[in-house]
Amino acid sequence: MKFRLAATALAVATLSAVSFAQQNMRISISVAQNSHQGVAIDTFAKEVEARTKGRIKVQPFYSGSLGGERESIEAVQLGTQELTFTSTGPVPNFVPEARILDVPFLFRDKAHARMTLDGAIGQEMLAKFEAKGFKALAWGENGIRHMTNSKRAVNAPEDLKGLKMRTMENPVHIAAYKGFGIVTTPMAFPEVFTALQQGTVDGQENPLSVIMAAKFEQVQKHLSLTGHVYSPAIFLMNKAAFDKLSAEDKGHFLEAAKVAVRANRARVDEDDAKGVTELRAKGMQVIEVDKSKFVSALGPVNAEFEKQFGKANLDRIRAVK
Ligand code: EAX
Repeated sequence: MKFRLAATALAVATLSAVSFAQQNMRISISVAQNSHQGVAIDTFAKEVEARTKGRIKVQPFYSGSLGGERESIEAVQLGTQELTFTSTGPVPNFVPEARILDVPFLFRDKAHARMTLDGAIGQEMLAKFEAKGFKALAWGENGIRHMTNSKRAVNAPEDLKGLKMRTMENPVHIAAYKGFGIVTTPMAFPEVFTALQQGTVDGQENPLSVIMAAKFEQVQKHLSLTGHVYSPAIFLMNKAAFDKLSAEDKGHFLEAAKVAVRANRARVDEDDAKGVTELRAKGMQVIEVDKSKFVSALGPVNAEFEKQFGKANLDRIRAVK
């Protein structure tokens, strides 16, 4: 009798331990916690923990502490890290179909980009990540990219000629910026501040949210509001880790990502509303440029992009209203 009691007690203890075994996951970003991306992963982590009643805990890592965006995407693909929230900068190295989203001046504004990504085109694109070992949970937002540099005011495209600019590790951006006569240096984001500080590169390009989060005003004098590229972001999860979740928890992860993207986009809107005033107050010389000059300067490169991506595919995105 005693033995049976002991065995039962052990079984109950083991069961309760298993049922309360907390699953720990990691998610990373390359920018600081106090940012549009920090809001994204903090909201995601909070939502997952609440919706799974503490069964799954997602630990956030900021400022590239687990590596740059490309390294983090690789780690998620390998399964050594469950999740990352990243700009689409390095994504074409893993999912080439995503390159079309990086074409300069493709999106009219954030509203157009959000409608496209949340609609059929964007959802079709998310499905393409699965063959490469990812579950793409949702599109987020990095923002509209602008040019900064430490050398000179950039009023027109010709002012860009010869500037040594850090770019993301993105083939479309590199081709486009060469079209402006820029000397391009692809580099992981965590190295950018030091490269600007040491003058290894003259400038870089990023949304206001990133420029502010990274405190680039400390190492960059000139900001030109070129708005040359809309930079999506994306929640990526290791596909095997996602597939292992119960149907209920899969739903929780997808819902958590949706809530997180709402917070992420709201923070980008806040940053865009106050960014110019804030950066001017911190000493940056901010120039409103005539964007049409930059669009026409990219004429030859755009002809290339129409060939590479198909005019119909680009027009399908442009037609989203
Ligand atoms: O995702 O690499 C970049 O310039 C990105 O915009 C930055 O890491 C934020």
